[in-house]
Amino acid sequence: MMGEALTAGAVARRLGVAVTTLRTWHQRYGLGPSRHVPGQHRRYTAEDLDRLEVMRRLTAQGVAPAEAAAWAKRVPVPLDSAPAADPGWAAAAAEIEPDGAASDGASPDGAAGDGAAPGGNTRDGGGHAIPVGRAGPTARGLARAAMRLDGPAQRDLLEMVVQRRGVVRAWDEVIMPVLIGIGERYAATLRYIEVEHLLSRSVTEVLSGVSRPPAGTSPRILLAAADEEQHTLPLEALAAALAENGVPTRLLGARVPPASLSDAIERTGPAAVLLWSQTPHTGNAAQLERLLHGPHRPLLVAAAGPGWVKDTLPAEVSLFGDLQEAIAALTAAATQ
Ligand code: B12
Repeated sequence: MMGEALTAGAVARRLGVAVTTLRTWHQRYGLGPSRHVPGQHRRYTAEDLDRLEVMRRLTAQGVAPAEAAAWAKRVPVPLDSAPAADPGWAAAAAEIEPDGAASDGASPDGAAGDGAAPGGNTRDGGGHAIPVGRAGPTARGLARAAMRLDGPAQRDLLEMVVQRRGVVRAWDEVIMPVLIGIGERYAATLRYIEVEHLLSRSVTEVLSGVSRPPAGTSPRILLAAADEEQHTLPLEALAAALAENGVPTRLLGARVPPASLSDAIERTGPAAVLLWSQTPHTGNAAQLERLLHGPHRPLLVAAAGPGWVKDTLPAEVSLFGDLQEAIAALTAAATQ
């Protein structure tokens, strides 16, 4: 890329926007080509392209074009290295779209339609929407990026929000409303499984990028999904949130057979075990019963997720209703 100078057409292709959009960004916001070659049209440099990439991503995430342009002009470094090289940039960018400051032109019913994204990129999925209820513009931006199947925009936004608000708020205020909205969309249409998959992937990547406590600290918390349970994102959020607090965990992931869970407990001796069930199909209380009567009974045996039916759970099992509650109880058990 060094020294390369691109035409408007080449830049438009790389960014996936129309040439007319580039022209608008140039005329209205001064984000134009800066290299002058005598006798030719001006060309876009690598730095110009970086700024335009920021412009594209922020507008796609729901930031008003004028604000996005102001940020794009302030970012002198390549986008990929921006958040790490300059945490202030990520924090500041997140600040320009606080929830409640509806600057993204979202429809009044709280649905985040792809077609509403500024920036002109309405090629796919236009007119469809993920309902996000009363969640703020960041959630709506994520919903739009999800509908567009735009993985990089999803990850950028998620990284920003996790860095800015921490895992718990990112989950409660942004990720969870969008996941629930996608679930509703799926239930109503039996479509968008691909949207669900890509967003799940982005959430997993960003949550697993949250730095973990040093390797020397042995985890005293074991997290697992119930037998045949494929939903793991809440466990991933829990592991990342605990890591932020310096508490290490061992996360076994999806579909853990009861015998394997017992083996893991025997081999690692955790103080607390939490089993997630998302659907009634996987919420069989016998799995928890088994842990209470095994030879290495953990101090705390906990269940979480809408798959469990409270009345069917053994009295000794704690049932958590939200992320905060789980964090507090598991941290207490692990530090006893
Ligand atoms: C992402 C997703 C997937 C991904 C999972 C990827 C992954 N790595 O986790 C994939 C694509 C694999 C998947 C598969 C399936 N899924 Co799915 N999926 C979802 C989706 C969109 C989000 C799941 C999630 O993370 N939920 C967690 C949070 C966001 O939602 P919640 O549980 O309602 O949150 C409440 C509480 O749990 C609590 N809470 C939230 N977070 C936390 C965290 C902690 C620690 C605690 C204690 C509490 C807590 O607060 C909320 C309010 O009370 C949901 C929609 C939904 N509403 O959940 C559907 C959903 C769960 N899936 C559904 C279905 C049917 C399936 C499939 C059977 C078919 C399909 N759609 O492909 C398969 C197979 C499932 C199986 N056997 O396990 C249905 C389940 C219906 C039901 N009740 O039986 C849902 C509800 C979609 C729908 N409306 O139809 N899915």
